[in-house]
Formats: sequence, structure tokens, C-alpha cells
Amino acid sequence: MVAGQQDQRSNAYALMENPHNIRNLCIMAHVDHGKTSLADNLVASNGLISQRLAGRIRYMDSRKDEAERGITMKSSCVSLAYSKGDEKYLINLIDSPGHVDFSSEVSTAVRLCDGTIIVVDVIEGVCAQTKVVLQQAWVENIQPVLVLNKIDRLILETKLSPIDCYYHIAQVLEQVNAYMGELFNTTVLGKTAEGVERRQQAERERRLSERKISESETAPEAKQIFSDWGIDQVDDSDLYFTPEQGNVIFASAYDGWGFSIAHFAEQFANKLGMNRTVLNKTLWGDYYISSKGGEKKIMRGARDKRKNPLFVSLILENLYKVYDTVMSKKDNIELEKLAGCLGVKLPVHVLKSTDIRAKLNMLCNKWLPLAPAVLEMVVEHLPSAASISKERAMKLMCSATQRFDSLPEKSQELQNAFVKCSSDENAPLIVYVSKIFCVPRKHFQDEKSEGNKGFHVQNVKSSISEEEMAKRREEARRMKEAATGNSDDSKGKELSSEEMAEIMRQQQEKLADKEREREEKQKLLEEEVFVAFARVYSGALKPGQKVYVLGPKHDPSKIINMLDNGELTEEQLKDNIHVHIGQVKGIYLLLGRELEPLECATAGTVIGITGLEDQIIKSATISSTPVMPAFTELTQNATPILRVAVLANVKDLPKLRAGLKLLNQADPCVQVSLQRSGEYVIVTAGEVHLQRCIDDLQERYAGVPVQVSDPIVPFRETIIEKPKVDRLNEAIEGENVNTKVEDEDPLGRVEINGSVGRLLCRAAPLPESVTKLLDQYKDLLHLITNKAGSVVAGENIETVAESNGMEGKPDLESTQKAQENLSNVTLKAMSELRFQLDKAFKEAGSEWENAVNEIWSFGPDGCGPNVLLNRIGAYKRPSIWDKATAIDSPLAAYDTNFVTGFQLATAAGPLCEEPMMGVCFIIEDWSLPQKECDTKQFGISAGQIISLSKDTLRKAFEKQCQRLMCAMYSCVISVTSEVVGKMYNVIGKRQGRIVSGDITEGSTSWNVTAYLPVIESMNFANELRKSTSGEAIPQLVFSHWEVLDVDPAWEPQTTEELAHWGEKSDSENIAKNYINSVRKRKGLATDEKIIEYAEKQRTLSKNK
Ligand SMILES: Nc1nc2c(ncn2[C@@H]2O[C@H](COP(=O)(O)OP(=O)(O)OP(=O)(O)O)[C@@H](O)[C@H]2O)c(=O)[nH]1
Ligand SMILES: [Mg+2]
Repeated sequence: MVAGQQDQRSNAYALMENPHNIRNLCIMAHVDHGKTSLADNLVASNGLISQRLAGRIRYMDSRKDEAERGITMKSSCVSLAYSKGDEKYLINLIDSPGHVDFSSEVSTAVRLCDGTIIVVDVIEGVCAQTKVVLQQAWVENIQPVLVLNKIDRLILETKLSPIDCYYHIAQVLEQVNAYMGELFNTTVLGKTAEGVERRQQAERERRLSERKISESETAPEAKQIFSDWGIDQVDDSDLYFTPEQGNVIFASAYDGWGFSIAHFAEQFANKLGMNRTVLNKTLWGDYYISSKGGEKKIMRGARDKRKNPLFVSLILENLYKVYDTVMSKKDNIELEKLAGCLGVKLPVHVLKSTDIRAKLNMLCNKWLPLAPAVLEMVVEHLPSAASISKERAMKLMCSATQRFDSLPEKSQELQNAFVKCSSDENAPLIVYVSKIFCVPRKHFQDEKSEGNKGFHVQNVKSSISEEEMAKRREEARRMKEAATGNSDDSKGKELSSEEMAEIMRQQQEKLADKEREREEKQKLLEEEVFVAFARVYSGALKPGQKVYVLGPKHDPSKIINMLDNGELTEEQLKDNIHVHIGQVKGIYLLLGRELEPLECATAGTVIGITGLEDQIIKSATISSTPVMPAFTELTQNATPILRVAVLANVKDLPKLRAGLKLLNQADPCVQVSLQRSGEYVIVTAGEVHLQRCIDDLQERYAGVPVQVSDPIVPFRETIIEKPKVDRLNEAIEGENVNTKVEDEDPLGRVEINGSVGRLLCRAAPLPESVTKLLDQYKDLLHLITNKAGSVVAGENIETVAESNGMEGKPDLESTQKAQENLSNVTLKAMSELRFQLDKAFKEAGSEWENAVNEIWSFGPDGCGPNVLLNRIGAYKRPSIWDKATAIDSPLAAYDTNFVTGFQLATAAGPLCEEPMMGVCFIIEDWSLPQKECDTKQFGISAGQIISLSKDTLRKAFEKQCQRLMCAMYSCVISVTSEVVGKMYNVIGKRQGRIVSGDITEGSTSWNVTAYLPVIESMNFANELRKSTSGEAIPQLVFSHWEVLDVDPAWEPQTTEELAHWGEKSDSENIAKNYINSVRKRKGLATDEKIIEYAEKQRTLSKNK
């Protein structure tokens, strides 16, 4: 079936013509479950690599570090040809990484696909990332199929008997389906109603079918189930994985074999003379063959009757025999005989080979070739590129938070283009670029021949930048002249004017720096090419075509009225930072490590595009019209948390800057920023990701040695209820109080009464459940407060705002409009959140009774986990849940300023200027000075109100018991029982906490979940690997924030404490240490003494 496909590959155009025969899919799984090995087999089917190397070479892992570490670090695509009967298919296969650090790469892959192959290692079963990818497929609404991999290990390593092997596999399948059921049952906020309904229907039908089966079990006459057994009508194929449906493949990617139930059903139907459909439904499950009375019948109840199920007797026993003959008996004559039985002819050189595994691979691959089994499942069960539904198109064009009909009509019409998937000349061009990646120039197939397109690309590129460079030089020359001209006017001063010389030098240096930066980028682009990883949804794309490149924040409603004949003028383009015009240079078919040039890419296919690197950062939408909305943002599963500063030699700084820009452009997850302190900081998802970024910077993007600082780990500052016991576990009362709370007011209220008015407020710890909710729904809060605005506009707000020189003044009308544009899903989510918050507040005690309606703002950034409550009797403003309305109160004019103060206070707390978390500021009274109310003439400035609120809130915070919060990783490790103890040691040493540790049923491996403070996690993976002889690979993902229950201000004071801890507090105050290290890094004052024992020093010097 697969033979001769190599030729078809080169004829990609013929394959692309029919989008109904294109499948775009990705392979997803937990780390090391065998994705790349499976991809190898599929690639080998097209002759890109030899079958002998499939499962070993890991062709898609093209980077050096991927090969060295043995893990995939990026998603990459290979286009394959496959034919079944007369139909020819183009399969665009994307291999994705399984390591959590690269989960954003998985997101970029999923977005371009309509289906996915989920791989599960049958030894390890469903692991943390398996669940994540299943959820991702569910959320993105793409169809999954399943490959149960590494079955050879069940046979060879665990040495399970065939029947146990069957039960083990059945259990793993059950685990996967149980999780699918769980996904279906949990109502994730934002999930579309249609999706839920569709799945509910499937679930109902499944239950019905189960009932039917169990009913049939009770009826003895129904035990023989050749004929009508009532399952036919059930279609739950899109919810569960069931071998009889054909969406499950049993495989060993390493040994190159794999099969679906249908394959054996066909074989045995002929051999045993049975009905193929019946065999298809009974080869998996509790069925056995009974040959009572000479007639062979398939019966139910194998388990009860202690019979071998069909899967064991017809399939597994044969497989075991093959493994036994090749691996244990090593008898060539018997092997040849067995091969004959299986209908396989082994070449002589294979029979003579001493490499037993190669022999096994050859035999199994010929008997049960993996690639056709998987590809057949793919074309039958995964949707084609032309089957995008209106709902899915809507989801791609418009985020769930916005109403689709709030888009301009012309934009809404484009929804049809997705459904049509037409490549006609008139069809609008719609392309999505999910990431941009760097490829060495030598990997372009057209670079290898002379006068090729790629070269042309390069020439055009460099000529443009030559022009730009010339322009820059001219600018520099003019500046220099201007400077000299000035000094000409005052000749006498020319040399004496040091200032002038200095300015000139600085200007030149600046220019030269930028120049060098550009040159560096240019040099790099001579060796490497940026390729946009894209899918054409509608229209056809050709090299040389001019297109609109729309940034992720592009909103067509903002430009719709400017359009002149459907286009934007150059002037308008200059003003709009989200729309660019770019020219496509080359279009390529992606072939794993190589790229093959195309003359045209039609709708439905996944391609690489060159020439747009100046317009695209991370992702973009490409279209022939600017009314196309930007595609919705990719779902990210991991929060980048590991932050480091990067340094280079002064002379290398331009290179470093250029390199960082390229890194930021090409990595979907990394965040690059320039701190106020002048440091370049990069934020990565974890240690492995960091290492990859640094390697890329050093070897590809910057090409200079780069130094990396110690990780900058974020903290949060919070307050807690007054503790009841001290560090010696004794009740705190009276004198024994060891906290900094001052007691004039038991609640710690702060009152300010000055020239800008009176303010009375206090801070209180938010109930934990409320903080959790706020943290969880950060994005939703962002939408509520920033877009739909809780902004209150006073009648005279504009005049006051203007007189204050305030920019971005709240605009009641636009706020109301934004509120109207919120989609039903968002409104529903908002009311749900409000309900949950109300419940959480009410459960926390009577003092929070009405809190949810008093919420004024969230902070920092309007969406953080801190709350500002309005309990001012005289100021009745609508809460954030209500519609923005104008209210008549003098305070309304300063409302936003007050909130800004709150945002600033919560963005940097007093302990070490880190953001606050879980703090509630209750404003009990606020009034302006009397004369301010009478007349606006003596206006109080916005700045005064901001400082008033910021400083007072900070003071209120300081009056409570302050604590530091640490970021925690959740760490999932699976290891064998021999090294579990060693693993616990390493976790314990780093202040980690084991949450759960279970032995996986049917194996000796343990699945352990632990929490580990991020600050203690450096080098953790290495240490763990070393102490467990390379067995344990931790998967660290940011999990949550946890209060460090140590008072940072604590020092031993009472006699007992002094006796217990010693005067210098023998064991260090860990919270204080953390705070001091942060303060030192930020250049803030600490109370550490530089000289601890001055006398000793003196004695030392005397003794000299
Ligand atoms: N015994 C056995 N080993 C396998 C099989 N499939 C893969 N492996 C091995 O498992 C390891 C991981 O395989 P990969 O294909 O790199 O796994 P992956 O899922 O691509 O890993 P990441 O991309 O890093 O997440 C390699 O050592 C493979 O040789 C299999 O079917 N049987
Ligand atoms: Mg891989």
C-alpha cells in the first residue's frame, strides 16, 4: 500500500488539490512515550529514512541537543503521501514535544491541526502530560485517535503472561477513557454549549448501549451474539477510544509493528470462516471462541468461564510466539518456518544477521507494518482539512469572551471561507502562522541547486536591508555634519566645548550600536532562514505575493471605516501597529529536516513561508484583506516562571541585543525584556527550556558567549491572621507577642487626615478560597475590569481629568459599548464567578457578608488576587459587576486615581517590593476637604490622590502580620521501586513535600507527585537524575503560591526563645534570607550587618 510513495511525495501539488484528502494532525503524549519513534515509522513509509532505522534514528529530532538529551524540544512537521485504493492522501504530520517545558510548542502544533494521535506508553499508563494533551485536544475541539505503544516491553520486560498482558492493556485503555469521561463531566468555564451537548448525547448513548449489553447478558438466549446485538446504532466514536471502532492501534514503535482490530478481523474472517463484522466487534472484549459440538461460536463471558479472550488466543499468543522464537530460541530454521506461516519472506542477510532485534524488527514490520495501520486509521477517523465547521471557524476568528456578531459584517462573512476551504482566485486568502522557526540555509532543497528561488530570496532580502543600511549611514552622516556645523558657528568654542563632543560621541555610539545590531542580524540571516510555520485555511498563496500580516491584537472594527476599496493606504498602515504589508518570498513543503520549494500552496495544507520575518513576532494571521480578524490566541498550559538575566561582554552587546530579538521572535513561550536596571531578562518555562534558549542564543542568534545570572525567582507578599502560637508552639498572649502588630487598634486601621482629605482604611487577609478563585480566573477579571471597565465616570470627569493632565481618561460611552460586546459565554462566566465569589465570601464569615457587591477593583493590573472594598457610607458607586453609570459625587472624579494608587500598592509590597497576593483593603471612609467640594478651582491633583491611596494602603499592610509567599512547582516523577527512597531524599533536602505516591498497578513503577518551592529547584533535575542513576526525570510545572509560615521579622526575644535558638538565632530565618536576597538584587536597603564581629576583626589585625 505504501510502496512507491516516494515518487508521490515530489508530486505534492496533485495531493494538495483536493483538501478532502488532506489530513493535518499532530502526535501528542507524555514525555518519552514514543512519539518521535512512531513518527520515524511513518516517515520511513515514504522512504525519507530506511525502515531499518525507524524507531532508532528519531528523524524529527533534528537539533543537536535533542539528539544528545533524547527528548524533543520543538514541534516539527513532515508532509507524507499515502494511498488507499484509488484515493491519494497528503498527510501533514507534526511531531510535538512531551516535556512540560515545551508545552507551548504543543499549542503551536495543535492549532494547525484537525486531529491528533495520542500515544500512551502501556507500561507507564496515563501520566500527567497525557491528561494535559487530552484536555488540550478537547478544548481545541480536535479529534483524537489512540496508539497504545511499547507493547513489546510488556512481553519482554515485565514478562506478563498473554492473558495478564491483555488485562493490563485493557486497564490502560480504561484509564484513558476514564479521563475522557472526566473531561466530559467537568464543566470548564468557557466551554461551548454545543460541544457539551454533543458530548452529552454521546454519553447518553454509551450508557444506553451498556445497559443493552448487560440486559443481553442476563438473557441466556442472547449469549450467542452473531446477529443482532443492538450496538450498531451507537455512535460514541468521538468521545471514547474503543478498538472495535478502529480508533485504537496496538503498537511497538521500536519494533516497527502495529495493528488495529480490523486488520485481524479481516485475516481471521477468511481463516476461520467467520463474519468479519462480528469478529471486528468481538476481537476486543470479554469474548471467547467455543467449539462445542464441532461448531465454532463466539460467546460472551470469557472472564467468568476462565477462557482466553479472543484478543489473547488469536492475537497476543501469536505475538508472544514471534518474540519467543526470535529473542529466546534464536533458531533460524524455526524462524523461517514461522515467517512462512505469517506470510513473510525474510531476506537471507537478515536471517544471517547477528542483531536479533533487527531480525525481530524486520519480521514484525513485514507482518504487521505500523505505518499503514496508523495512516489508515488517520484517514478514516480524523477529519479532513476541508471539514472545518462554522462553529470551529467562529472559535478561530473570535475568542469565547467576545460576541461573534460584534465583529464587522465583512469580517463575519469570512467564516464561510473557512467552511468552503477553496483555493479559487476569488477566495479570500486566510493563513495562520502559529510560530516562526529558524532553519540552517543548507536545509533548503532549492539552496542546493544553482539559480534557485531561495537564493533569490536572499538577494532580495539583502538588497532591501542594504538600502536601509545606506539610509541609516546617511542619517548618521547628517547628524555628524549638523554637529560639526554647530561648532562651525562658534569656532572659538569648538574644541573647548566638551559637552558638544560628548553629545556627538554618544549619538554616534548609539547609531553605531544599532548599525552593528542590524549587521549582526544580517549576518545571521545569511546562514539561517526564518520560516513561518503556517496553515492555509482559504485561498492560495504564491511566492512574491503581497499580503496583510495581522498581529494578534488586530481588531478589524477599528479599521473598517478607514478602508478605501477594501484596502488600507500606506499612511494608515504607518499609524496602525497591528497591520503590516509583507511580501512572501518562498513557500515550502515541510519534510522534517528539509524544505522543498513550492510554486503555490492551496487551501488546507500546512507549509513553511519565508520572507515575513520582519513582520511576524511569534504568531500572526495572514490575509488578503485587513477585515480578517486576528486568530484567537493559542491556549498556553505552562506559565513561564524561570527568570534569569543574561549578560555579555560590552563589545558583544549589539550581538546580544540582536540575538535576543530573534529569540523572542522565534520561541513561542520565552519572554524577553529590558529591566529598568538595564539588565536583559529572559523568562522561560523551566531549566531545560532555559538551556535551549541559552544554547540558541550562543550558537545561532547571537553567536557570542553569554553569561546567565542566578535565577530570579518571583515571590508574593501577603498578610495572615494573627498567629495563635509562636515558633516554640506556645500560645501568644500579652508579653509573648512576637509579631510587629501594634495594638492601638486591634484591627490595624490607618487614618490619614490632611490637606487632600480624610482616609480611613485597613488591610485584612482575603479568605483563601477567594484568593484561589481570583487567581484562577485572572483572565476573566482582566476582561471585566480592563475592557468592560468598572470605570465610573462622574459628570464632570472630563474637565477634572483634563485639568489634571491625565491621559487615558475613562470614557463612559466606550466602556458601555465594550460591555455590550461581551459574548454570552463571558457574561455567563462573569455571573458564575460572581456567584462563586459570593459563596466563598459568605462561607468565610459574617464580616464578608456583602463583600462581593462592595468590590471596587482588583489589583495589581486590574486583575490580580487582591481586592479593594468600598465601605464608604457616603460614596455609593456601582460595583465591578454592574453597568458603568455616571454618578454624582465629588469623589467620582478621583475614582480612577484612587484605584491607580491601589494598583501601585499591590504591585510592590513593603517586604521586598514584590506583588501582593490575598490582601483585601477595606476603605471605611474617604472624603475630600470641604472646600474641594464647593469649587473645582482648588483642584487636588491626580498625583496627590494616587500617593494618598498608595501610601496609606501600604501602611495598612504593614500593620498586619506579614508573610512571604513562595512559588511552588508541582513535580511528577515516575520511577521504579528500587530508587524511590533516593528520590524522596532529594525532594526532602529541597523543602519539597510529597503529595501522593502510588505504585502503578501491574508494574513496579511508582508515580510520585510532590510540591517543590521554585527557589529550591535549581539543578533539581540533575541531582535527581544522578542519585537515581538516570532513572527519574521530573516534570516540573508551576502549580500555585504557598505562604511561607515564617515571620520575616522574627528574632528570639523571650528567655525560652533565647535559650532555644541562641542570641543570633542559630537556625536562620529562611523568610528573611529570601527577602534579603531579593532586596539586594533590587538594590534596596537591608538590615544585614557588613561586619558581624567587629572585635574579632580588630583582634585579628592586631595579631598580624
Ligand atoms: N521498548 C520500546 N521502546 C520504545 C518504543 N517506542 C519508543 N521507545 C523508546 O522510548 C524512548 C523515547 O522515545 P521517543 O520516541 O523519543 O519518545 P518521545 O515521546 O518522542 O519523547 P519526547 O519527544 O521527548 O517527549 C526511546 O528510548 C525509544 O527508543 C517501543 O515501542 N518499545
Ligand atoms: Mg519526541
